[in-house]
Amino acid sequence: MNKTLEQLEKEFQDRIDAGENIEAKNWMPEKYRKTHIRQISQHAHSEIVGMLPEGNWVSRAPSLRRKVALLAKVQDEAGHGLYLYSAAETLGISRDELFEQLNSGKAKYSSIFNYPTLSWADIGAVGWLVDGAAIINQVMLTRTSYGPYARAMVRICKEESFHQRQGYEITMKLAQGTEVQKQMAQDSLNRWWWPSLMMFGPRDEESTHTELSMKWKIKRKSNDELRQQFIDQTVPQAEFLGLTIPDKDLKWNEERGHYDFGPIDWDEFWNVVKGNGPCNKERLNARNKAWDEGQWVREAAMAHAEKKKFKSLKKAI
Ligand code: BYC
Repeated sequence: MNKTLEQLEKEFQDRIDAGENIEAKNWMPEKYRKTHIRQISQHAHSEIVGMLPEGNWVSRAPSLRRKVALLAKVQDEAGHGLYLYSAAETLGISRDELFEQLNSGKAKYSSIFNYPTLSWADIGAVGWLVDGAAIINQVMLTRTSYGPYARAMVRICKEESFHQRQGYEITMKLAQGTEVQKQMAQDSLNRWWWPSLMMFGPRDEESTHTELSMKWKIKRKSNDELRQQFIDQTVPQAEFLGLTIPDKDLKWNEERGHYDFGPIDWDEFWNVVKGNGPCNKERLNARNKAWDEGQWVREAAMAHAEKKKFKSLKKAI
């Protein structure tokens, strides 16, 4: 006998509540599928667009060692994007559709990548703060309920942890350097601190997707919980470096067991999300240029695959 939608939904929720993973071929509510396509593709786009502010510094890194590490990091981000696009494809959307959504500006990607990297110290700040924030969010996602996404996150987190250390080490060297170098590190922290806090998304009361995503264990912690975790973890790191977090209201709260912090400029966040940040247009132009210039590579790869298929068919006859 065919199951009713209600029965299917109940069985699905029971599996989630029991901590089981949902796999691509399992039945799932349409909204669960759509939510995952949205989140995984936004995540993949963030990895790909995230290569731009750092790629900008590969040729200007101050030593061969720094250049090699940065190049490896940027390549890792490309790999993360590819695992994530593959995970999104298991939900029935094609790679071409995903790229069309990014290139046309329909899709979102993380607000943080719409800020410019103005100095070498910014590469330190991106690794330390942006990758640091990304890991906090992504460690949670290794236990997300959709199997292909959770598994992709395990490897991504291992690599992100190397990225965070690479950034912290750059910042540490500057912080322990000359007065001018220390000022460069402080200036980067001043510019990247608040946008890094915004990466976790809007306040819980304004987060439209959290409730359902928690029910389906896509998210296991809310935006505000993760943001607080990031602040609590990062403040002692800044103190160790002798740098000052640009927040006059930042203060340890003994009772709460957390740092209190000042108000986030949510107007700035929504402005950036809506496409009006300092680099939104530049980022989209760069992606569209890369897409157009890569046309011949895609055509050559397709022609090669066709040729290989034809050869193996001929052998089989
Ligand atoms: N930027 O209901 P909410 C990285 C949107 S790091 C832009 O709370 P959700 C990397 C949100 O999409 C970053 N938009 O949403 C590091 C929604 O709009 P739509 C990538 C944002 O999904 C270094 C609306 O605001 N990480 O990869 O429950 C180098 C309401 O929000 C942002 C991920 O993507 C934002 N910051 O929670 C290179 C992690 N925040 O879709 C690369 C996976 C929110 O309704 N994603 N919005 O139009 C997540 O964990 C969740 O999607 C979020 C947001 C926590 C980000």
